[in-house]
Amino acid sequence: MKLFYAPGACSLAVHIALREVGATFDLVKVDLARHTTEAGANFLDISPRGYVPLLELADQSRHTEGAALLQYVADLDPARALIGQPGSRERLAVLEWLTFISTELHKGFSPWLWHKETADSTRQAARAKLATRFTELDAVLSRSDFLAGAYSVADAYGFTIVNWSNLLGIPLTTYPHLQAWMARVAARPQVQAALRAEGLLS
Ligand SMILES: N[C@@H](CCC(=O)N[C@@H](CS)C(=O)NCC(=O)O)C(=O)O
Repeated sequence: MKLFYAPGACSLAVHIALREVGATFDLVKVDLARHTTEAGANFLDISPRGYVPLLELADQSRHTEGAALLQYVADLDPARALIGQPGSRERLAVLEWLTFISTELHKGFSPWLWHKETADSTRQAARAKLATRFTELDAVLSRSDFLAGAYSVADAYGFTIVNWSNLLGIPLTTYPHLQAWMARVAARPQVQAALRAEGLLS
């Protein structure tokens, strides 16, 4: 397998999951601004939307959409420790969180993180919406160590997105449980390894 990624982008969640399940994979770094891979290929030829994450499987088929890729990767582990067994309540909870993070958090950050032309008023509205989401997450994480009970791909995804707060100067100090969860996820050996491999930790 080959994961096309950009350091610290949403592809980090899939990167973490690949490491957590012990998959064998190569990393291909993408320059999102220039739409090129580190080998100089035109990334738009590989991923017409220009988005990471993109996962190329052994049969060379190419797949996108982080939430779907996270489910696929979690299922590579026969014990399905990161997602729960099909049909179980645990799995439903993980899928709920993946969908929530994808639609309510990830895309809440995106307009002002990636597109500098976004108007200030839109940025303010996105910031206010994120504050509501963080308050909700803080309450959930005051009752549970991880989003869906046990550590899952939802935590890898949530960690990746909430981590953008650092880049955008959003302090997490008013969300102590969210902050503690970020530290808990960050401390996992495979999360550390992924951060290091992306050049985000020395
Ligand atoms: N719907 C896609 C969105 C992926 C996405 O937003 N990727 C960002 C990085 S986090 C990207 O590649 N942006 C490049 C661009 O907007 O040109 C998913 O959930 O995987």
